[in-house]
Amino acid sequence: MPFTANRQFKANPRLFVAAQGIYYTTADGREVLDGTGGLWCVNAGHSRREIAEAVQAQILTLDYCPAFQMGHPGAFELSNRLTAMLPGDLNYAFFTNSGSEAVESALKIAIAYHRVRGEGTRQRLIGRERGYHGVNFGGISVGGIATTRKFFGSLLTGVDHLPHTHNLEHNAFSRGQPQWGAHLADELERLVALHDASNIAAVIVEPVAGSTGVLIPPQGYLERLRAICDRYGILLIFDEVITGFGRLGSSFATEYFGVLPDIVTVAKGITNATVPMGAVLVRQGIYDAFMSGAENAVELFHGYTYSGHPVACAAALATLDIYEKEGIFEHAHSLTNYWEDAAHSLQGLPHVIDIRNLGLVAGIELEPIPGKPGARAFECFLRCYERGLLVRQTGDIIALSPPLIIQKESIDCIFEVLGSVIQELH
Ligand code: PXG
Repeated sequence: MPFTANRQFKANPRLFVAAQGIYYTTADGREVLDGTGGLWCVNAGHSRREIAEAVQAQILTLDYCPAFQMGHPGAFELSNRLTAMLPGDLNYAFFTNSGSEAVESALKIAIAYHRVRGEGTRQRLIGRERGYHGVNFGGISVGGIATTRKFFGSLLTGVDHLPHTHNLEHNAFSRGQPQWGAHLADELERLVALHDASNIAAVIVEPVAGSTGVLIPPQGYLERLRAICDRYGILLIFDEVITGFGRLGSSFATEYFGVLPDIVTVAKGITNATVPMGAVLVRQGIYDAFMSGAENAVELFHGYTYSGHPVACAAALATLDIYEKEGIFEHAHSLTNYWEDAAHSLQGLPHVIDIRNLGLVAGIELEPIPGKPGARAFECFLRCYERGLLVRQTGDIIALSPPLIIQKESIDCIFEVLGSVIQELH
């Protein structure tokens, strides 16, 4: 099982057999409130009929279409819909089957972009400590989580990391973006001085780091990264696999923060998690750079059997319709203050050493039990599940990211259950 304590699970399995709206049903018939939107991906709520019908109709009409040298209207329609949602000239999409593949594709596109422009020495990639960019070799190389890296050999060469921005001393219990830490972006200047900009292809960051426990960017930090990348011709990649599709109460983090990257990766909420899909979105200049050379030559030697799969495209188009028709991002936005207050109401409970939030995301950091990192939060996860609430545990942090269709009463429910469980923890 992926990222799971296999023996612990098999000794005491947790099985879901159905899901509807914001609730799962367990094998023994209990309802569990989905405090995590699946794995940060079921933004419009579970088991949406419109998506199921679109998927069924697509399979009965055009189940598959070769991805190489052939096309189908759904992929182009989806590309147009997505790029219209994104700001600036992020005008082109390349489809993948997951966030991990979107990241690999983005990193390859970044390196190849410099090469087709005659700057082939720009090969180094810069990620960030505590970054998560999926599990493929590029993603774990630029990622900054020791456990996802240390088992897997030498990884990609030519990778550096910026420091993460998490700092309890300065920023504990900040509401929204913390004030301290914009200067941490200046570490990019140090890496430029070390390697020279002519050797650096791209910087990749999650605008809000999700998996390592909801790390909110300090005020001014992303703006500073953008300015330094501009100064040195370095591409800036935002990994929006979690922050995309309304999670922050706007369509994407790039819109939320008003910072335009050169490349955006998305997945998860693109199909409301019904069919695996990811995408890389690039700015006009990147696309144009590849469109040189002989007219009938392949411009990008990269792609998957299932790139732009018709069924995934149908699911994504139906999902975007729901987001739009039901005003899901606006609804999420309207709840963010309520969510923030509810999350911070846990301040003062035993073991709680930080609470962070943005959009409909919150992280509650617990004091670790000495010598047993993660044990307290894992216990919290198990007890919440027993009490009918699904949360995510990462290290000693509890992460929350409910379906964006949630209502105030259910937000109250999440924090009541979590609060009482935290009070009972050892
Ligand atoms: N980038 C980011 C920012 C992600 O959060 C990926 C890439 C990889 O996506 P795929 O589709 O290959 O898994 C992710 C995935 C968690 C959790 O609870 C987060 C992810 C996946 C599973 C669990 O923190 N993020």
